[in-house]
Amino acid sequence: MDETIVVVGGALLHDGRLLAARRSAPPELAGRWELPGGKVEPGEAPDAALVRELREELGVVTEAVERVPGEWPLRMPYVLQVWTARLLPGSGDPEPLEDHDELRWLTPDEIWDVDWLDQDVPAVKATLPHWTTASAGH
Ligand code: DCM
Repeated sequence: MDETIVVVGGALLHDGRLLAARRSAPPELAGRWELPGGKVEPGEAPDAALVRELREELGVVTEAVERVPGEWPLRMPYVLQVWTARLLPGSGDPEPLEDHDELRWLTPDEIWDVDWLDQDVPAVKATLPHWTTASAGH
């Protein structure tokens, strides 16, 4: 029986840059950077959950592109899965509406300039081979 709950993180890619979001809560995670996202609800598909979370947290309209292979343990019972995503035409720019207090679009050279949550480090690394596919074209 699988009792894990999936947290889906989004590698939102645009013009060859990855969006990093700085958490404002809870206190033990505040100030650290993450791939924005959140918990998949019962009966919800992970890619749909990601689109919902990015709309709620950042006010953007996105499309999940592809799952990044891998799964990273968080505090029980959560595990982190990652999808690449892109902004749909007409979406506004992301804004830190909830859970975050700063956003940055990072080039591949800048990717390790922010203090990622420990568990996001391997997940961010795993997104690197996927950058071109997701951010090419519209
Ligand atoms: N989380 C994480 N990395 C992410 C997204 C979320 O480690 N990229 C963690 C932080 C929380 C839990 O997952 O402990 C649920 O996230 P949220 O509070 O955003 O729903």
